[in-house]
Amino acid sequence: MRGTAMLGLVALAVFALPLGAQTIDKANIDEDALARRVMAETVVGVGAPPNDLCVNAIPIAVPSLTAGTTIGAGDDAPGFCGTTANSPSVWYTVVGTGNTITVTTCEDFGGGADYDTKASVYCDNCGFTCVGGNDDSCPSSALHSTFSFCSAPSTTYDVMVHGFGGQSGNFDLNVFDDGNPCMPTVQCTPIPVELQSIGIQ
Ligand SMILES: [Ca+2]
Repeated sequence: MRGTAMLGLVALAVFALPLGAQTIDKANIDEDALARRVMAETVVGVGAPPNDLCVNAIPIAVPSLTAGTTIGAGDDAPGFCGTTANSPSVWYTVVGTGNTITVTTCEDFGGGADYDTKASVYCDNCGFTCVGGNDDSCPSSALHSTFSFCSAPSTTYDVMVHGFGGQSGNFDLNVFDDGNPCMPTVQCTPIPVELQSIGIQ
């Protein structure tokens, strides 16, 4: 509910500011041009984020803090991975360090979100082999998400930020490692291209 309320406020601000800031001469309005402009802004406003699909995942560093959104994204629906996946989602990649990596939208751990998030991690460059994921596991921001895993050095992991119950919204994804080598690391065996093409995961 909190995320929905915040989105409502954002929407009000977006639409209220231009109207309040402009003086419109009603006699000179080109209604067709105005309609085209409204349509264009609407399309841009609801357009999918660039990292909507796993194949377009954005590489991010460890550590890093990344602002993102799932608004306008589709549902990749790669299946259960620590939690169900049935909401708009966006993708990032991180490279393992040999330490325990945490991906989080928890305020307690430096992240944040204005909606009920989930986070899941996969192997195999969009082969969707599950490492794990989380719905709610934050000490104070109860609906936000944090997941940690023992990463293998130089191995690429796919990080999906998604949501609960179809929700979407804005988030800050914090990624960091604990600085301590861990075992056993999560190994990701690349799926041969010829097998990916026939849907073997
Ligand atoms: Ca959640």
